[in-house]
Formats: sequence, structure tokens, C-alpha cells
Amino acid sequence: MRLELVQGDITKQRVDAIVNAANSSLFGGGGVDGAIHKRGGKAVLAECRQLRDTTYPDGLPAGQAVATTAGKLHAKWVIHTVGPIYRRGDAETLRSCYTTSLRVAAELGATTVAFPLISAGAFGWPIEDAIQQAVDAIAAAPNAGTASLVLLQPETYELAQRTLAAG
Ligand code: AR6
Repeated sequence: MRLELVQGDITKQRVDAIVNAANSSLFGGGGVDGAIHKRGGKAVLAECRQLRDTTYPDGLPAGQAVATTAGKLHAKWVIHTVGPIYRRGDAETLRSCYTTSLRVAAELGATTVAFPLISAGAFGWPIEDAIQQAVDAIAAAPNAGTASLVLLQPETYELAQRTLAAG
């Protein structure tokens, strides 16, 4: 899949689907998750609660992904995925967040998808490896369309540019 890098806030992206770096509860949190729920509004949380009541009574496992409405965000869907916590999880689970989210996106017909740098904040994954896993997983996906990797910090964006240039 085509990959582009964007420096900025993921909640400001105009795309078909915005991927959320959630936790298993699906009830919100800090970082990207907090920002998405804040800007998306109550409709996002309402659908997350519904998913917990139905499909995921024990929560969404790490490496999996599920879609809800995007509420007031400039997107059609939010795809919630749960990254692994560094040292407790492995890189395969981290790559699975990207590939499973893109599988869900393809099922929905979403061809523009914005990703945050999953696990690289509260979950403690080293930034450089988080970028490498994201780039590898997205590049290998068979989806049509464009995935954007949205990096909040300028230094992280520059690091991602170097990683992409290095192949
Ligand atoms: N736009 C783009 N990137 C952002 C934004 C934003 N608005 N805000 C933060 N980042 P994190 P995780 C960057 O912690 O590590 C939550 O509490 C941030 O700088 O959001 O997967 C959840 O509920 C970092 O590079 O996600 C979970 O409990 C990256 O996004 C837990 O944190 C990911 O940071 C998930 O932790």
C-alpha cells in the first residue's frame, strides 16, 4: 500500500478512516485515544460500549481491530486497535495492529487511512522500532489507496522520513 508521512494531529485528518491507538477496554484514555474521543464526541464511545456489550465482553485483544463511527471527526470511521505494551508484547503483535486495521479498512471500502504511531507513547515502544514496524507492515499490505502515518512531534516525523528513505 502507498504510504505517506504527515506531521500533525491525527484528529485533524480528512480521510475515510482514522485509526485509534486504543486500549483493550475501548472506553478511551489519554494520548491519541483521548484526542479522538474528545473530537469525535459521544457517538464514538456509545458504539465502543455497544461492542463491549456484544462482540468483545472481555475487551479487544492486542493486535486486533474494530471499526465504529467517527462521530464529529472528518472521517467516516474510527478503527480502534490495541497496540502491545513494550516488553510484554512482541513486534508481530504491533505489525498486526496495522495489517488488521487495513483489513478492516478494506472491508469497509476505506481507501484513505490515517495511522498514529501505535504503542510509541504510553505503551513505551521505542520510537525508531515503532516507525520501522509501521513502515514494514503498511508497505506489505495489499490495500488499494493511501495510508498516512501521522506523527505529532516534528522530530518523530523527521526520523520517519529518514527511515522511509533508507528503505
Ligand atoms: N495525533 C497524532 N499523534 C499523537 C497524538 C495526536 N493527537 N497524540 C499523541 N500522539 P499513545 P500508545 C502520538 O500514548 O503508546 C492511551 O491512554 C504520541 O506522541 O497515544 O499506543 C490509550 O487509552 C505517540 O508517538 O498510544 C492506551 O491506554 C503516539 O501518538 C494507551 O494510551 C502513540 O501514543 C495506548 O498507548
